[in-house]
Amino acid sequence: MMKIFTFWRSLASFRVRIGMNLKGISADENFVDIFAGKQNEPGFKLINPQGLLPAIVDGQGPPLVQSLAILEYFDEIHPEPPLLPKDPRGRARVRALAQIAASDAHSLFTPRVRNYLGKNYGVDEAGQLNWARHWIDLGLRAIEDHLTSEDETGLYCHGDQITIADISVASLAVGQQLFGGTLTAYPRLAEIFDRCIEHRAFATAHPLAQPGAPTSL
Ligand SMILES: N[C@@H](CCC(=O)N[C@@H](CS)C(=O)NCC(=O)O)C(=O)O
Repeated sequence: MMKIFTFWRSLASFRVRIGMNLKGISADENFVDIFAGKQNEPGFKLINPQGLLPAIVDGQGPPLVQSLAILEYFDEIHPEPPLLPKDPRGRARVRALAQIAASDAHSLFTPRVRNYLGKNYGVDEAGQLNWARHWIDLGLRAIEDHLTSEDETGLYCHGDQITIADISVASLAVGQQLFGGTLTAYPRLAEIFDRCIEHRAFATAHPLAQPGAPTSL
């Protein structure tokens, strides 16, 4: 049985859970508390030397890491429903939207970045929250501008099918909510996010629907 190393609050794990739900892939869940620093323990570093969630262990080779790489792997081994469009230009657009959210924005406010600011630059919790909100807002703004100005946007980020872009954008939108923000400044993105989150694959993968999560924000 495939194993996923995950944690309720991990947005990167949320992305992978959505992909698994869409593809009908199941895995045993192993929880790694990233607030308690468990990701930095030697045992987990043997699985992911970066000390980051998620990781997938399926016994076929080295563990799989990096949510976008894992999602594309799932898409290749379980092609239905496809998570990328067929045309190269469309694929590039979808991957770009996904990377704005999952790489450029998300990477700047993970616990290790916030902890580093606190420890080495004396940034208090309020400052760390502002920091996170700043990078989330910049990511959401850029995505909203793409979505509103490009004809490829449909019911979802790219046409009328769910893609890796929707999965990544949903994770950033949930990040915004977890950090106390709203999506009102990003109406097109909010409309697409609402459509996604109504989908069972997204709803059941939501951080607050996971074991160990608080019952409300
Ligand atoms: N680019 C990576 C990001 C992985 C990542 O930053 N994971 C976070 C949780 S969402 C983590 O494990 N953080 C631990 C830490 O910051 O110490 C991906 O998409 O998989």
